[in-house]
Amino acid sequence: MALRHEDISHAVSHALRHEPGKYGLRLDAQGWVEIDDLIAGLRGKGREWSAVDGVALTAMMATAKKQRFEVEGSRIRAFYGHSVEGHIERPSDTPPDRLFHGTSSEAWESIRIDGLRSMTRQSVHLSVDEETANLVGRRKSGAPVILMIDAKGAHESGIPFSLGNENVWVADGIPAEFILLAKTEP
Ligand code: HQG
Repeated sequence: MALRHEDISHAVSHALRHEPGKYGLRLDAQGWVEIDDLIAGLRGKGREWSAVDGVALTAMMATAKKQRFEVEGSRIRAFYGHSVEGHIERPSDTPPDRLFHGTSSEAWESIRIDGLRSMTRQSVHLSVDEETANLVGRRKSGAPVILMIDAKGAHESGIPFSLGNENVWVADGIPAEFILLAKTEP
């Protein structure tokens, strides 16, 4: 069966965010790998992966609804989402005054006390608008809770932020005091 763009995206996310070693890869300090090495790693996944090439990667990225991967010359990296050991270095940047986070009501019960924690990933992921946060939250719940975050205040208190893609910012943990509003989306 032919590989779908989703299959390729899923495997590339796995390789560049979570388990590069399984693909014979090592991320550099900023998360980059050589595209040729990534292709070699993907081809090792099995027979249906043997024809994966740069054209297939480009087509996957061009058709994706989310910009997950960044290409620069011969290298590629994930914009966000990492769980690999060792912190991926990203330039720290000034976020917009307000950012959003979509989650489940169950998680919100803990978040309202502990704040936003990075959980299994290296960073907390925040959305630039409510619509994006809603889509993120809907991965977890049919009635997500959308949090409005005082990103300006959190940044001014010394919490580092960096840009993931045009819709996503990543940050270290966000204490509960910077959560301004929580509303449940039906
Ligand atoms: C929750 C996708 C309990 C947090 C998305 C979230 C995003 C807490 C879950 C990107 C907590 C972690 C990341 C606390 C946070 N107690 N639960 N103190 N603090 N949580 O999947 O932000 O499609 O690791 O609310 O679109 O949902 O993969 O993070 O529900 O941009 O490209 O712990 O992944 O992008 O879940 O999603 P995740 P996320 P891709």
